[in-house]
Parts: sequence; C-alpha cells; structure tokens
Amino acid sequence: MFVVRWILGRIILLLNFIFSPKKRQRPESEQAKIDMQTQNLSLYQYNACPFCVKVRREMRRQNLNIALVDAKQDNNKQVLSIQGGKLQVPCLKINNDGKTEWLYESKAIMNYLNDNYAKT
Ligand SMILES: N[C@@H](CCC(=O)N[C@@H](CS)C(=O)NCC(=O)O)C(=O)O
Repeated sequence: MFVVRWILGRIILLLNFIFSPKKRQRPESEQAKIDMQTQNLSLYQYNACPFCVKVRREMRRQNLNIALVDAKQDNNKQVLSIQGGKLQVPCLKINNDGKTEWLYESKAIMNYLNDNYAKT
C-alpha cells in the first residue's frame, strides 16, 4: 500500500510539474503589498498530497508567496495536531492581530485565498 501511494504521489508531482499553472503577474508595488499580507499565512502540507497540490496550484495561479510547512516533520506534525486540532493537511495557519486561526479543507482554503486575493 505504501509503495502504491508513493508511486501515485510521484505521478501527481510529475503532472503538477508538467502542467504547472501560469503565475498571475502584478505590478511590483502591488505584489510587494500582497507579499506583506501573506507573511501572516503558512500552509501546513505534505509534498505529494493531492489536496495540498490543488492548494499550491491555486497559490501559484494567484502568485501568493505563502510559507510551506512540512507536516511530515515531527515537530510540525505536533504543532498542527495540538494547536490546529487535528492532523490533516492542507491546513492554512492564519495569524491576525495576535490571533491564530487554523483553516482546514482544501476547498475552504482556496475560497479564502480567492476571497482575499483574487481581485487584488
Ligand atoms: N477533505 C480534505 C481531505 C484532506 C486529506 O484527506 N488529507 C490527507 C492527506 S492527502 C490527510 O491529512 N491525512 C491524514 C494523515 O496523513 O495523517 C481536503 O479537501 O482538504
């Protein structure tokens, strides 16, 4: 089972690489503004998880530079489970005025990114 999953993961990564979405281009000053805003975000994820790939593709499409956190690493796994509430990826950590929100579900994350950045 592990081998099948590993192979599927590599296929997903390869297809993602070949059919990589085009990055949206913004004027430099606008991009710098967006980069400042997205400093408050980090995406807990696995490299070859299809739901994480879907979110990363959306990030690329919108040219959002959001820090990626490898949730396979023990310390990150612990943070996600304890602070986020469960071990599931992708999960977007949102820091807002000292408050932290953990947003699970790829669809909800993509909606959040679209609502906040698609028009900017
Ligand atoms: N409905 C969720 C599904 C996410 C999901 O199934 N993620 C898997 C990895 S692909 C997971 O976190 N499994 C728990 C684990 O690996 O410990 C979404 O769309 O984000």
